[in-house]
Amino acid sequence: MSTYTRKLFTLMFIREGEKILLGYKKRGFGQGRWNGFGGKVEAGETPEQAAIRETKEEAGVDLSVGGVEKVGELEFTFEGEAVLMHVMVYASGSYRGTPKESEEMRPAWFPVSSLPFAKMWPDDRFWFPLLLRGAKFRGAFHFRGHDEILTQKLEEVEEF
Ligand code: 6OG
Repeated sequence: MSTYTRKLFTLMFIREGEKILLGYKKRGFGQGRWNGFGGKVEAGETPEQAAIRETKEEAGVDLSVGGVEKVGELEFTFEGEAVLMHVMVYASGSYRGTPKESEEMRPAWFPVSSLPFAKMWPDDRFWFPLLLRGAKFRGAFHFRGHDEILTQKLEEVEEF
């Protein structure tokens, strides 16, 4: 059995009717892929605070008023790496401001019926259907490199 160093991350999805806001990651981990907004939870902040802060930094959008909801928990491990990425997934249905490009992300709205899965992390196509129908979920994905999923678990949960 291997022991992982667990690190907390956030991932935020903003939904407006039949559209969802994604960001094109311009640099760093996941570069070249569309994803929600997020990053590491810093010392002294809750995951929810981190999710709101990262969305402001990366997409210029303020979620501190409307409320955000935790909808998922995902665990990612990578063959040969000792870090387990523990990602808290959030959804928000209201925001203030106009999404704008940052150094890290280029935001764009996508119809929920035609998401760019070929240019997203490969795990997304499994749990996005749950996210889109408003379900809550827990999942774990073990990768070889960044393109191949070796093992996966996914379950719907009632609440967190
Ligand atoms: P920064 O390095 O940007 O934080 N993340 C993933 N998101 C998806 N959809 N699938 C994955 O499959 C992911 N692994 C990590 C969590 C990294 C951001 O990338 C997300 C964070 O929002 C492996 O600070």
